Parts: sequence; structure tokens; C-alpha cells
Amino acid sequence: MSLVLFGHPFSSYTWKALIALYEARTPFEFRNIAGNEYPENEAAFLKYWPVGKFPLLVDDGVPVMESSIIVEHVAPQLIPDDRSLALEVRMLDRIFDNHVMTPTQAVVAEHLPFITQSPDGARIVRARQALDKIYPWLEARLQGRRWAAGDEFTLADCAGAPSLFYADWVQEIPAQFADLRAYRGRVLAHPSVARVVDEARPYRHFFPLGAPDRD
Ligand SMILES: N[C@@H](CCC(=O)N[C@@H](CS)C(=O)NCC(=O)O)C(=O)O
Repeated sequence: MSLVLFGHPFSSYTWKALIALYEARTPFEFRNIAGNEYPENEAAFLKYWPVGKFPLLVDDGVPVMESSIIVEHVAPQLIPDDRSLALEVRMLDRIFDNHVMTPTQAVVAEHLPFITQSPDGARIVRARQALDKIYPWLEARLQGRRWAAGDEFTLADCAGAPSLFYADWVQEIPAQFADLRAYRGRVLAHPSVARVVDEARPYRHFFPLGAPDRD
């Protein structure tokens, strides 16, 4: 297996793939597609995946798209063998991506001048309402749990870490959701996650809503 990961060090979905690679301790080459800094990396990436969404893994020349599939490809041990637990892990993975990261990305996108010059206020309100709905659901779900699903760190945590990291920056998790806030703190302290957070520090000034002075 010769692995190349195309991505951006500040990208939430790139984090998800990197966390799994760090968990698996698998050697790989990272090809940064940050802005205009590495045009050769971006050109190679777009040849493999013209859609342009990252991360993208290339394994011995074969492209693997979608962060959840990349996680499963490089670290199958992050999906439990037990079938019902595996279902819960996959469900939480989808919930973090679709109901935490998607509204978070929507708010961020409306603040990026290279995406829009006229932010859609209604879209921002809808996205914030979506976060308001998922926070209490997650609070109830995570009660008494160390990790998102089961006793081990899994794919669900690979998705939970970046989505909650950025969601909290966009719309701080209210203090009343103590278990959710504690989970976020715990998962961010996990070594593979702390590593991606640290590697992204030089890019924090790009956060369009202004990076808070924490984390
Ligand atoms: N479902 C995809 C989502 C990937 C995604 O949205 N990546 C963002 C970066 S975090 C992206 O490619 N943004 C650039 C764009 O949309 O053009 C996955 O899980 O890999």
C-alpha cells in the first residue's frame, strides 16, 4: 500500500482522514492543496477527482473518495466487528457529518468572500437552527459515554472531533450541554486529534468568523 493523501491542514474532512491515519500509524505522503501555495498538488488532485472535494486518498494510484470511506480503508479497526455496534458507529458518523458539519460549513461559506459577496442571511439562520436542534440530541446521546459509540475510539470520533471543533467556533455549545462540551474537550485531547489541531494552528487566521482565543 503506497498512500498519498490530498487535503488541507485546516479542513475538517481532511482532519477526519488524518486522525484515522495517525490512529493506524500508517506511513503516507501528505500533499497540501492549501490555496495557491502548491499548484502542482492541486492539479494532480483535480486529475484524480474533478469534483474537487477533499480529502482524497490515492492508494497505489487508485483514488478513494469520501472521508468515511478513507477512514475505513486506512483504519478498518475503527469500525467494530460487532454488527450492531458498527451500525451505531456509522450512524453517529453520518450524524456528525450531515447534522453538525454541514450546517457549520454553511455558516462558514456565507462568510467567505470568495464564495459569496452577498451572504444569505436566511441560510445562516437555518444552519444555526440546525445546530440548535442537534446539540441537545447529542447531549442526551453522549451522556455517560467516553467516546461517541461504544468503549473505543472509532470512526464516529474521527467525525465527531472536527465537526464539534468547528461547530463550537461557529455557535458555541451552550453551558447547559455539559456532557457534549466534555466530550468535545476529551476528543480534542486525544493524541491523534490534538496532532491535527496543532498542525492547523498556522492557518487559524483564515477562519472567516474569527478564530476564538481557545482550543
Ligand atoms: N462528503 C465529503 C465532504 C468533503 C468536503 O466537503 N470537503 C471540503 C473541505 S473540508 C471541501 O472540499 N471544500 C471545497 C469545496 O467544496 O470546493 C467527505 O466526507 O469527504
